[in-house]
Amino acid sequence: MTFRLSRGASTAAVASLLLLLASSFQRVASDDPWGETHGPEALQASSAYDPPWARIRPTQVLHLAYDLQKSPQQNGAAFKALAQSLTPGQALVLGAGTWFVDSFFTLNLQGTAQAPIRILGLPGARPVITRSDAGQNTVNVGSGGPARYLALQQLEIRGGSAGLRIHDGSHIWVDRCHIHHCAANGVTANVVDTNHLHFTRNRVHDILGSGEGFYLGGNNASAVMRDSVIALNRVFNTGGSQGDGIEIKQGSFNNWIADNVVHDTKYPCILLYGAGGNPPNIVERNICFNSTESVMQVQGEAIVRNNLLMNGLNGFSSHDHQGQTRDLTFVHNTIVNSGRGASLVSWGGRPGMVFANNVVYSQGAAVQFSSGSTGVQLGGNVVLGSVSGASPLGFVQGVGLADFVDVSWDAAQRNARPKAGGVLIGSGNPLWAVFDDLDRRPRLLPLESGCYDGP
Ligand SMILES: [Ca+2]
Ligand SMILES: [Ca+2]
Repeated sequence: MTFRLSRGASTAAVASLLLLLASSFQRVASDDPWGETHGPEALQASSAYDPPWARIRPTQVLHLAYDLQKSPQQNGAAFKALAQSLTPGQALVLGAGTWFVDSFFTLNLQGTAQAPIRILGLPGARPVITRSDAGQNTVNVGSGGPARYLALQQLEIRGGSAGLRIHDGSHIWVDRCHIHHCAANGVTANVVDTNHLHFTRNRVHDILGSGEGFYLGGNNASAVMRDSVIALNRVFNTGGSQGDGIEIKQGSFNNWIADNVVHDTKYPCILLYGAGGNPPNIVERNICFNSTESVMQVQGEAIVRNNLLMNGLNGFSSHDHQGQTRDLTFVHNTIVNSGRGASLVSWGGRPGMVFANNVVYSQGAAVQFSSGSTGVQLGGNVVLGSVSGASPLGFVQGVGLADFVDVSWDAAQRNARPKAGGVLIGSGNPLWAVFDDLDRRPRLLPLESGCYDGP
């Protein structure tokens, strides 16, 4: 198992966690078999990302073992039939093996908040759901009928057009799945409106076609995703014609994009449009690096804080896209990029714009306000490189990469903690303080700009 459960979790901690999950799973009738309340601290802390019904026990657990006497397609057909028959409260444990579902496969299952439906693999069992070609998505959810209160956990989904496509889905939890080598997209929810989707601790990689790891919400608000969580995922090697790591389209709102690690993408590691006048999206504590485009791009109507962005065409970019840039709070982020640091194209004169307590190091242009910075709240920023479109006097100049513990322009080294005694120590302006940092450590005074509290 190589799922990234949380940043900083040691191999031993992960192993003991999985052991705990495995042993607790086998004791289905004993205390708290579905909970993680006794798990390691890191996972407890992250449980805020899980749906409120995450710990409800199933009323019945079905086990489906792989039948070696049958073909992979026959096994897949048996899995499909059983999975599609699940009723509220049931959990289906899928055994190890490679299950080929070579027909159109959709899960239109309706659990309830009190009796969700689960399909899952045991830790270490590695059930693989796949198909022989990319003519269909490997797994659909809610195609031709609604899906509600459904969890897919610890499944490997390989190949297909999209690995997982959510249609009419709400209260869908995709947790610890490994989704990879898909011809079009990894995970999509872009055909109808969705809500309360929880994507947690998944590993999504090697995606071609338009190439998004996650493609959430439809183009130009044709479908809106709201009240959803994309957290603790690792997304990488997204390519094809676009290859965004996590893309959330115009009009999707009140979503929480947190604690993801996204790297080696063609288009931005995280690309977010606007909320369409609805409550903002929150983008925090993500680590993004290596993009042939902007490492992160956000149009507006968002709070973007405590992110580390390294090595792309731009570290961060923001401009009118499928809506206007407005109401964007960009605070306590660290950008280290040999190219442009922050390219802020459409910020001047827009309402609700804040650019404060950021650390932006570039070998050229650190911060560019292409349309000026009229009305933008500025303060506490430390830059290496030039500032244009705003008074450079409002920016503290850094010395060099030695201001950090250990970073490199190519993102091979990414320890962007401020070095003791360096220019970053005490650089933050309390007016825009965020009270914890990328590692969730409470910030101690003095306040440092950037995504990390001081040493
Ligand atoms: Ca895209
Ligand atoms: Ca501090």
